[in-house]
Amino acid sequence: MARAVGPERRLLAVYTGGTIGMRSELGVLVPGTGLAAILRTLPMFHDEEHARARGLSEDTLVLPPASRNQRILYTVLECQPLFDSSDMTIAEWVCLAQTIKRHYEQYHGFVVIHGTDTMAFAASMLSFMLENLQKTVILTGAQVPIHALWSDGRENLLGALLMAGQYVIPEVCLFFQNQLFRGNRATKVDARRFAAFCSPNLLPLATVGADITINRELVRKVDGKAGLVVHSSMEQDVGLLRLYPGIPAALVRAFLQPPLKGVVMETFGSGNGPTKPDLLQELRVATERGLVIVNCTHCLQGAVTTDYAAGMAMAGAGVISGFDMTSEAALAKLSYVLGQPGLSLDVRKELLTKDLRGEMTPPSVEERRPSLQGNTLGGGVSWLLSLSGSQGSDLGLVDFNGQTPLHAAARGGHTEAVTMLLQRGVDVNTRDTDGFSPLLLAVRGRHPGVIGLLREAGASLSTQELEEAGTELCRLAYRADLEGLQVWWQAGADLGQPGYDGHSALHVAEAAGNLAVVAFLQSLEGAVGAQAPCPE
Ligand code: ASN
Repeated sequence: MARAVGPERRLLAVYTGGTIGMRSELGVLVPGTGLAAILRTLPMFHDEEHARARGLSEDTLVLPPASRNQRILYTVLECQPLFDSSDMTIAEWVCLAQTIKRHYEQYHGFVVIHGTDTMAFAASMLSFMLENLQKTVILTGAQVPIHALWSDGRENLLGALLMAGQYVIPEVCLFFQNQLFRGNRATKVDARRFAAFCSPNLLPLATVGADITINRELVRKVDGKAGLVVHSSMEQDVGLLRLYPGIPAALVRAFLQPPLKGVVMETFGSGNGPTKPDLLQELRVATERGLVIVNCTHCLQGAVTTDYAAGMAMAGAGVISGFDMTSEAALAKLSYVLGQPGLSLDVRKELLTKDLRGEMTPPSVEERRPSLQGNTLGGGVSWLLSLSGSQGSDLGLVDFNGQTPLHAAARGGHTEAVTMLLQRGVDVNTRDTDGFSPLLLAVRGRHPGVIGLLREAGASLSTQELEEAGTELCRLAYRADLEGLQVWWQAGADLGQPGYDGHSALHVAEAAGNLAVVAFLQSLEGAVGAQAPCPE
């Protein structure tokens, strides 16, 4: 992200239709031609005097000066025909991407004037089609035609032109009501209010008020050497299915039939769906046939998880997590990934779990950290150990959950504290009131160093802990969480232990196309079903 330099910045404004340029015909709004002519009459969009003095050609407009040393010139390219964006399809968006590619070298940035109804789909599609983008692309439009007395179109278009002209934000963005969103994170949330869009799971890239605030750390970094690639071979046989309570399995079956190749399935809450066996069977049959299904929550905010059995059931049926993607982004990503020639189904599934264009937030290491309570207790261990003359009996003290200092040190990953406690002879297999051992807490906190120390001291997971690990292992396999699986293995868990529905982590990883996890689990073949060797 950089402030654009140079006395003249040239933009291409591609006008595709939408309310911004609409006129009323027999009482209904229809796309209207001649947007450039309207803009030419509005002083905020065209400085006629400067254009004449500068000898600019007829098709080029120039904004009044936004800063002392810089002018923004722009050419309006009106598409034929113009669309209410409800009529836009992948084919039109491919044309749009190709138009940008054709004019890429001539202009510093691009503004796409588009209807709002499908603008979030358009922005998502373009974000996947345009790889290695080094220039700013901003979609905008309006809720009310630009020539109306009270219209949001003027602010939106002017804001988009200023942002694209003054900054290099190498992404496909969407500008509406003073906010610049990453395009594939935005969604339309209001049919009438001027604040029609929001970006529920990512802060705006920029906010415009008296000052412009750019969230620099959010703006994607570019590989300066790579050239723009346009991916035109987008798969068109993709669909969107919203689950509702009691949805019949037969209806789902009918929807999932060929030629459909990919489906975004909108589920409840954090990715949950009905666990009726006939419905799950339909999903499983479809995914085993090669249909790719991506799970997105119908909630505006939040992400798909496997916290519930009803979410695990989706994973068990081979449905891939879309984490916090909007349905628009997921559909575009599916179309892109399935449209790429020559990839195996497994590679396509793997690509879908990765963040390709900033469209999703895969679970981070941060989210897996132990709770604040754990840290506080970790501090308590240090305090306890700092007491001069601490006796073994003090070190066996328990808190209200029946947890000892060893539990706290293990959970917090404090290897030195664990070493000292073990040297002082505390019980390595002590259990809290829930039956949890320090070893289990070290696994949950992902502390291989502590796990190694505890295992050397003779710690082992209890039968109950081992049995209950199955569902957790499936969850980790689904999330392609290799590190999580490795610590369970190190702690001596049987990685072949089935989850609550009888499926093993290997089965789940295969269904989700998580190749690295499959390879890891297969490397343990022969060992899966057995445990990691206990250190001498
Ligand atoms: N139906 C219009 C469109 O999407 C809505 C708008 O632009 N506000 O083209």
